[in-house]
Amino acid sequence: MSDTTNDPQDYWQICFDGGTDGPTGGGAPQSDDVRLDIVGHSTVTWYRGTGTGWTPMTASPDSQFQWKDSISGSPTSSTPHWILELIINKQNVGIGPRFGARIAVYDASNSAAGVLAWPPTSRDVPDAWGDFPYSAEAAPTSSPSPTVTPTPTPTPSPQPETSTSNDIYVIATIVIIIIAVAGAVAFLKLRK
Ligand SMILES: [Ca+2]
Ligand SMILES: [Ca+2]
Repeated sequence: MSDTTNDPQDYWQICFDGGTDGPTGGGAPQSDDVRLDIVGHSTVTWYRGTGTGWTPMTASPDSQFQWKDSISGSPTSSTPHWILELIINKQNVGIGPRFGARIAVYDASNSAAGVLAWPPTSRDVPDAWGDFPYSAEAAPTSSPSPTVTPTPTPTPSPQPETSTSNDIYVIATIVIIIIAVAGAVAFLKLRK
């Protein structure tokens, strides 16, 4: 998806399967699950699971939550498109180091494309959301094989300029790529 239009019905949506010891799944949103909707590039609504559905929260569960979206080019596409950057304190939201989530985008100028989501599953079924693993270890490095001629270090792919090792980047078109895993604070960068 490459959304280049500012529509009141555009939206970003992220569902988190909360649980301080990891995702708890379930066939419907539970009280430790939260959902974030950003509609029309202006209106933020947080929801909490009720056991059967979602109910809006009166205030953000995360006092440190920040977000910004804008139309711009990015390292993976020079065509200006919507990019969302947000910072979420996972502890404030009740998300454990390892968690489940589903990320969806909708372009009201391209309703034929429908809602694009990763995973392409129901918003309302935590069991079907994606797993975001966590490791406190350093990123693994491959061991050289004695039978293989060492290859040159590959040219690094362009990285968002705000990348740090403590951030989570999620690039959402249709494919989601986790570049790093966060500790207490998850930083998500989405594009559509
Ligand atoms: Ca749009
Ligand atoms: Ca849960």
